[in-house]
Amino acid sequence: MTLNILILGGDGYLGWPTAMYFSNHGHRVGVLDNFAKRRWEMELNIEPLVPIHTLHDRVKAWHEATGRGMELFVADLRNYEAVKNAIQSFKPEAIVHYGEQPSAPYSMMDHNRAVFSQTNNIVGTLNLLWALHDFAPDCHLVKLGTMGEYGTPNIDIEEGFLEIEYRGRKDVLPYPKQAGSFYHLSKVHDSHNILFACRVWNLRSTDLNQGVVYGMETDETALDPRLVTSFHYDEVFGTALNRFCVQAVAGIPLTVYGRGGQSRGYLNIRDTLRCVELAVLNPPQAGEYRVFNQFTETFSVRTLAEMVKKHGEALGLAVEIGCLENPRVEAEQHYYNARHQKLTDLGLIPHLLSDVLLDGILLPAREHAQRIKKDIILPKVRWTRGNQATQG
Ligand code: USQ
Repeated sequence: MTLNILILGGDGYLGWPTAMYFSNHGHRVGVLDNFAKRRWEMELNIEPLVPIHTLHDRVKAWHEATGRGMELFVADLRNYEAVKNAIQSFKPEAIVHYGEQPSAPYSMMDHNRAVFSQTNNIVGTLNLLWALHDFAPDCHLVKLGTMGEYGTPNIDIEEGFLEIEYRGRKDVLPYPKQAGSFYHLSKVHDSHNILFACRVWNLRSTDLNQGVVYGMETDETALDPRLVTSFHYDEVFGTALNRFCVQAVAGIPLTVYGRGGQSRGYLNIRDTLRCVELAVLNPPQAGEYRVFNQFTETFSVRTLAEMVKKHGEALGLAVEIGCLENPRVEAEQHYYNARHQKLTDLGLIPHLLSDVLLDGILLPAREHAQRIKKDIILPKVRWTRGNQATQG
């Protein structure tokens, strides 16, 4: 089965590898982006570990490396006309939506960035829902949500919905959401809008509640140095494990926040691509909104730091685990048991962290050690009142 698949946020850390993956598997692929991430990088004076080429150049390099083409759309999802034009011209059968501001710290930095994160993400997705309603009602929307929508409740986390018995009556209801940042809340609001649109307009959607992604290499990025993806290790766009690996290489004590008992679901970048593929190839019925929890293993940040130390030392690096005052407001020791069965049932075979940590992140990070900017690593953005960073 070959499909027309449009990737929103196709210039990003996950969007670009996803576009190449689907193209390599024979699908017709379009990439859409407004290059916002590149502007935020300039605003904050940060850059990815490995310099990346422009999206236009990467699409060209992809064609040179594989003979396969991609269609490129420069569009801002907040502009309904632009969204409409892209959908009318590309005629997608599936849309993979990564096109949002993805950072919790960015959304907690100041008033402007909190408002931006929510309007950008929520309005963009709402425009998309209307464009599907108006022009592509059968198209399957695969939306990247986040495990952070659920927070850290003291009961098991289900995949999107919870069966509840209350005063003698039963129902299956959306799982309660207790997100930990204005960014994570933007995804909660998206989820509600998508659920509503599926119910009233008969649209079909899969909300992928993804955990923290790590790694930088996929089969496709390895084909040509011009095809690398954007890998961040700074305090705003870098995520826990990616940051720890770069810190180990740079000789900086690993930045475990607070007590380090914060548990989250994690997955390898290669598994992200496979999960999205499984969702696309197994679409829901018209009118169905379904949620898959997309991660493969659960770790506390302290356990992650210990794993990085062990593998780093095996490479001859001197790795220390630091202990920083937590810049966020979050539980540092808590119950965490989140289900993630639905993607396994569809055929996901995970890459496990202990098998890929060394070759998949530490070694590539070491190759680029001379590019690490040490001054963008320590956290400055605080969740508490009156204590915001002064950047920008
Ligand atoms: N943490 C540290 N040290 C660091 C960075 C983070 O201890 O240097 C801790 C954080 O306090 C948090 C945990 O590690 O408890 C995860 O933080 P993170 O920065 O890796 O991830 P998060 O802010 O939750 O966001 C990332 C992505 C986001 C995605 C989310 C999935 O940026 O787009 O939605 O992971 S999840 O965490 O499952 O919600």
